This record gives sequence, structure tokens and C-alpha cells, in this order.
Amino acid sequence: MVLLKAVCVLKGTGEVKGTVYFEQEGDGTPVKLTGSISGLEPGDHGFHVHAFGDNTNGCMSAGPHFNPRDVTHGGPKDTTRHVGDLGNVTAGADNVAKIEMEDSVLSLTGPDSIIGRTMVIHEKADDLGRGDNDEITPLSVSTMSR
Ligand SMILES: *[C@@H]1O[C@H](CO)[C@@H](O)[C@H](O)[C@H]1NC(C)=O
Ligand SMILES: [Cu+2]
Ligand SMILES: [Zn+2]
Repeated sequence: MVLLKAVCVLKGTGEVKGTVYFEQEGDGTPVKLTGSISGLEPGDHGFHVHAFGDNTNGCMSAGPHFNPRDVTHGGPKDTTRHVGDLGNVTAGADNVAKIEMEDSVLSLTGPDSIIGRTMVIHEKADDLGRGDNDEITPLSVSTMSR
């Protein structure tokens, strides 16, 4: 089995920057995400894969959350969620969010592949659609590549 890999180099507004690495052992196996993002206000920030790779105009050009199954928004652990719903990343007092997660819904291959789409870190936490900040201010919008 070939190990699939992808990387997203995040360059955002102001100081926000970071790198997220993705690894998967093959279709249907969990994707491991590692990396870190610096320059964030301490606290939770929404973290999603948006549908299109066009990051010329923030969430306007990157489109909505990647949602190939046409279902409702959720958190990463919910049974109903967008493929792109990764919840929040949490920055500490040092303004750094360490990323170490595993996700069994998104993929680096097949119809749920996130390659060539856009990774977005938001200013506000992902409140799961209960408030009004679902698509608010992207801090960093970057395209995923192999
Ligand atoms: C994101 O963080 C907010 C604020 O801490 C929390 O209310 C919300 O449930 C979290 N969202 C997810 C998807 O875990
Ligand atoms: Cu988003
Ligand atoms: Zn969503």
C-alpha cells in the first residue's frame, strides 16, 4: 500500500501562518493531520476544507464547506457532517495551535478527496451553526497540494 501524502501551507492575514500535513494509508482508512499554525488569537478557531481551490477572494471564491454528500453542517465527530467539517483548532497563550488529529471522513483519494481544495482557518470558533458565525472572516485560506 502506497502512503498518500498532502500538505497545506497556510499564509493568512497578518501574522497567521502554518503548515498542515496529511497522511493516509489508502482509500477508506483514516487521515492523520499534523502540523501547527501560529499567529492566532488564543482560543478556538473554525477549521474547514472548503469546496474549491480558488483562494483569490477568501470564502467567496473558495465556496462553502466541501460537502459532496449534500448533508448538513456538523462537528468532526458527528455522524452527519460535511466532509470538510474539522471543527476547531485551539491556539494557546503562545498564539500557536498544534494540530494532531485523525479523521475518518475526509480522504486524499476518491470522491471525498480534499486535494486541490481550500483549507480555511476562521477568526471565530465553529459554533456548529447555532450562531451566526459559520462563514465569518477567514484568517487564512490556502490550497491543498500533494
Ligand atoms: C468550537 O469551539 C466552540 C467554542 O469553544 C464550541 O462551542 C464549539 O462546540 C466547537 N465546535 C466544534 C465543532 O467542536
Ligand atoms: Cu470554513
Ligand atoms: Zn460545514
